[in-house]
Amino acid sequence: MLSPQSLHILSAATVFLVICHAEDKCAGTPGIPGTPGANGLPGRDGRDGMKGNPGPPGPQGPPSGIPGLSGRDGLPGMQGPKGERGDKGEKGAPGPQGLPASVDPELQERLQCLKRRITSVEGVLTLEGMITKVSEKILATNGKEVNFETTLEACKSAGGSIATPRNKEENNAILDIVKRFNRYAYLGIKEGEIPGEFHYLDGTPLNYTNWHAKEPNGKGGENCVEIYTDGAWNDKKCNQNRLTICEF
Ligand SMILES: [Ca+2]
Repeated sequence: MLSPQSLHILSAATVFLVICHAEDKCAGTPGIPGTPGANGLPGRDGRDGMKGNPGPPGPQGPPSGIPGLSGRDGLPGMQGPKGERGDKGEKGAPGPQGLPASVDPELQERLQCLKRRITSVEGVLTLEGMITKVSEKILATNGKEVNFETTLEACKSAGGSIATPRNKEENNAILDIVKRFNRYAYLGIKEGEIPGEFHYLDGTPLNYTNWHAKEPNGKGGENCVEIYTDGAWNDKKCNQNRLTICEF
């Protein structure tokens, strides 16, 4: 049996014989080819190549069994807009019962203090001639002379009513003001349906009168009453200008 090396030699000789036969002349007998050399030693490593592009991200890994720690709280946000008014709540339970005013020492002390202050103020106003005190009434004037209806309105708007003497003491108090201004003033008295019959403005009959001699003499034509500078009364038409005197 032929070895691979022998086959090489035989094939080369065949080629030689064919060539010689074709050209018909030969330069000599060729030598036998040598045997192939043994493989050489591996070469040295080449230089490092250029850095490649980053590869695509890998697939998401499986979820971990333990959740991570919570993050820190963020900064507080801005205050929101005011909400709508809510429904009214139910009435609360009544508070503890207090003392009656008559036996409450603190309340009594405050009342006494108020009384002292009011008395002081009244004293100052009286001293200045702004008011005239009589019994439970205070009389005052604004110094203006107007008709009866306007006098009623002026006193009402001030929180009082037209001066109405119910007794001699009150009549004298009104007289003090009339004398000081030297002007007549209307009183809170009017004539009723029956001529010559006068009554208070609430319709009740007079319980005190101080008519001047021969008065009232209007006989239904003088429905109002004025007070003279001597304190006597006279029935008079209501459209005259008289000093405004009110009582409070
Ligand atoms: Ca008269």
